[in-house]
Amino acid sequence: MSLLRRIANRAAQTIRDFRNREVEVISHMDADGVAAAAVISLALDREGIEHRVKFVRMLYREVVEDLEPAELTIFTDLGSSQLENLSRKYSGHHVIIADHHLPDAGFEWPELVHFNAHRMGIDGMQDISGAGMAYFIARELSGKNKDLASIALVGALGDVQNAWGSLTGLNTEIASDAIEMGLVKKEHDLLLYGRHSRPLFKALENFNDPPIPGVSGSPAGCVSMLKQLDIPLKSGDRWRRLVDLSLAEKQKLASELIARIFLTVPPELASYVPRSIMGEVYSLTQEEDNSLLKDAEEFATCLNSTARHEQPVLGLEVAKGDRGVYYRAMLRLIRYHRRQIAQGLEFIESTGLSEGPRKYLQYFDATGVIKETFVGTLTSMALGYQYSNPFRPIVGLVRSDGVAKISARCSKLLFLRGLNMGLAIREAAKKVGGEGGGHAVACGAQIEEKFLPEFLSKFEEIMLNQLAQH
Ligand SMILES: [Mn+2]
Repeated sequence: MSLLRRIANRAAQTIRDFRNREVEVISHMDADGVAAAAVISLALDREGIEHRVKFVRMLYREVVEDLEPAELTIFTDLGSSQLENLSRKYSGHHVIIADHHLPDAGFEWPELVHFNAHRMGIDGMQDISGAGMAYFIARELSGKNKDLASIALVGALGDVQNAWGSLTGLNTEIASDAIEMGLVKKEHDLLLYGRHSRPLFKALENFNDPPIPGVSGSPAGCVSMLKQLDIPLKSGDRWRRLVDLSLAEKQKLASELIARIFLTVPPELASYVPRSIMGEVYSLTQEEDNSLLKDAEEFATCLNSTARHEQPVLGLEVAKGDRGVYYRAMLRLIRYHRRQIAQGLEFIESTGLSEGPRKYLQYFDATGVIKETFVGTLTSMALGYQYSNPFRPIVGLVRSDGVAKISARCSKLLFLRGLNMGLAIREAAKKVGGEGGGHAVACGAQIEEKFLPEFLSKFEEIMLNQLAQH
């Protein structure tokens, strides 16, 4: 039995041992964390094990202070990188950690089952998500949990583990499980958001990484391009969606988009353009045809919105299968989410973006305008916005009580060229005594407000160095 299965098996056995005891699941408040909690919670339900589920953003010292160890606590999609903080309260208690973040070594205790990808020589950044780790435990618990692979896949996409255009490592095993169970269909397609849920011209209008001249942000431009390409907008009185197009139509559309992007993309990024337009996509076969949950990546975005607005329980219940009251509440939240984005963008438009000392980084300060939990979403949207430079990294921040919460985003093209903002932000935050990390194209940090100028300068410098080395 592989090391992975051996430790997953030990976790499963621990869960069985605590069948009639107090069990609590604590998960990360993001898309992957919500998916991870759904996987483990369904597995526990199926064993008839009662449990509570709780979400936290980070296991900062003060957060751990407020937690009360249950007889068995299962941490999913977090825990490994804050073992020192956790050990203060949890050492001596029974704990399972199912995580894919870099572990904080040297703070383990005998009652801990530490199921972490990196500890088994697996690249947790890329090859497996928190939901995937939870899935391997669920699968050891019972063979019938193999159908949870589709939720684990949603978690991986929520953590942008397909950023190179396809899934790798253990994520491919999870995808195979889901496909084998008939729950997921994998295709090579245009990477438009809303393949199943939006009219094609709408999906095109919203595509902005990289921006497509005459298409991104231009409904009229989209309509006239589709006319030129002889791709009908409607079939009968229904708007056609990307999934309604024939292969020939898709090929025509893809070459046109790529040709247009070449017009504005900096030459050093040009070779990465095709991979940012076409790639692997996954559909969930059991979902309604035009639902926001039909495309696995859109499903992940829904979970992400619930976490961003601190309503992860909505995402949890939807991921566990609810299509009633929680699902409707989630749809309402997503509408609210879209309005918030529009207001945030108006604010950025009115104040404009500032630049880092080397004129590479662009940033905005939305203190007093948006909630700090929303700064990441707004930063993502601002990246593709007409007043920003889409080919340079962008930072959004909110200050409160002397602390600055920072989010950073960059185009997938920069990542494909060698930029890893997650590593850069971690180093820059550390330099000024703060904490940071995340993905190559989407990450965040928390630092003391007074160190902001120093942080921005350091962050910019590290990113420019990364690019210079490629
Ligand atoms: Mn994760």
